[in-house]
Amino acid sequence: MVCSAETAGITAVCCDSHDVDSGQDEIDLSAIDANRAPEGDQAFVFIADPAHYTGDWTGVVWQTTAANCIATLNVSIDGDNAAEMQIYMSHPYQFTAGDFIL
Ligand SMILES: [Ca+2]
Ligand SMILES: [Ca+2]
Repeated sequence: MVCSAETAGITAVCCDSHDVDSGQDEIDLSAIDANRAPEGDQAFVFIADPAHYTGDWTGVVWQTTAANCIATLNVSIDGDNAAEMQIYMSHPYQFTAGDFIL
C-alpha cells in the first residue's frame, strides 16, 4: 500500500515506505550504552508491541506512528516509558528488530 492524500491522516491504515530498505539499512545504536547502571555497554531491546509492554523501559526501543503514518523511534534509557531520545522519520515505516544494530 502506498500513502496518499486520501489515506494519510484519515485512516489508521499505514503504508509501506521504501525510504529505509528493510534488511539493507540499519539504525546503529550499538555505541550507546542502553543501561548506565551496570558496568559496560548493554544493548538495547526492540519492543514491537509497546502498548502491551509492562516491563522495565531501561534500554528499550520502540516505534510510535502518527495518524499520518509517519514513524518515530523512541529510545528509553531509564525505567519509565518516556523517551530520552527520539528519531523522527520523514516517511511512513514499520520497524522490526532486524532494522537495528542494538
Ligand atoms: Ca552500562
Ligand atoms: Ca525513559
